Amino acid sequence: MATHTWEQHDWPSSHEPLFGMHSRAIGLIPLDQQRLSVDIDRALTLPFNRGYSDFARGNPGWQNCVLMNNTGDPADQVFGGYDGAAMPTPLLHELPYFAELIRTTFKPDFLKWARIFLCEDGMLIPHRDYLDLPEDEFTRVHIALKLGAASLHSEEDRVFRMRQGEVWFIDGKVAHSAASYDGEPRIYLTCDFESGVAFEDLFVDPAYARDDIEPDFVQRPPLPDDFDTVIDGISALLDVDTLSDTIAVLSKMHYTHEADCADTYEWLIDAAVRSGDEQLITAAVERRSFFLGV
Ligand code: YCP
Ligand code: CO
Repeated sequence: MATHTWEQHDWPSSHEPLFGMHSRAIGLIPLDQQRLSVDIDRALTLPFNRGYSDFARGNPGWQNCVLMNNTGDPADQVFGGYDGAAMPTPLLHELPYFAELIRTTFKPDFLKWARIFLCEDGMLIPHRDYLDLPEDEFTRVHIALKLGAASLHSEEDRVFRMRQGEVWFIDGKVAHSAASYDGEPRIYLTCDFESGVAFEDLFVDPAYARDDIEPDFVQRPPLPDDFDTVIDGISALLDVDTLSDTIAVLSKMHYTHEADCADTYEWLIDAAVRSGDEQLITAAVERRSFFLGV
């Protein structure tokens, strides 16, 4: 059977790896659990937008809610750069503790967007950020607020968990993904800053900045020996109408087995090539190009 060679990609990160990853914990902040839980309950009643639902799989999977942007209108949900200060949306006023966390954690100087990233019973499939934008880099930072043992992240061939209160820089130029399948909503406060600012300079209190937090890596077993047969099976099932479902199934593989999250699209293309169906091959290659830019 003709087999496609899985490509390994060398992504153009501006950050030297730390603990084996381009993404990293850059800080740790104290949280008032009582006030946090009040705001989380409130946040879950707010309208989340489905602006990036192409990237989401699940029920509902991944959604976001805009707390600060260039206009102060939460309906302006297409992420991008702009000049000037970030404006709070009315949704931020509903969440006084979240507002305080943003104000007391980060200097306002470089902040462009503040959003809630919610992941529930689903995932953000492997992708690279900023492919749809004229700017090719921002500094995306998550404050992990509510997460369970099943709230996972991946960067290339690493899978890790964030811990509550950790502040994480996510290197969007490198292939990455997130998942949460424990039935609980996973909630992060996500702030985007202009790029090029040293991580420690983002913080109001220099004591919040850290570079010594070892990630909580998830160890996984190797792919099954008969993985080639799995690709054959996927190939037999592949259909343009269910391509997104297949991507979701393949995306989940790297959370439970040693693999690179970007391999998802290599397996998809391999399965399409094995089907011999030109329409499927084209569609699979288009998906990789859309999500990874290669
Ligand atoms: C963003 N990019 O940059 C989105 C988030 C994945 C794709 C979800 O806002
Ligand atoms: Co991303």
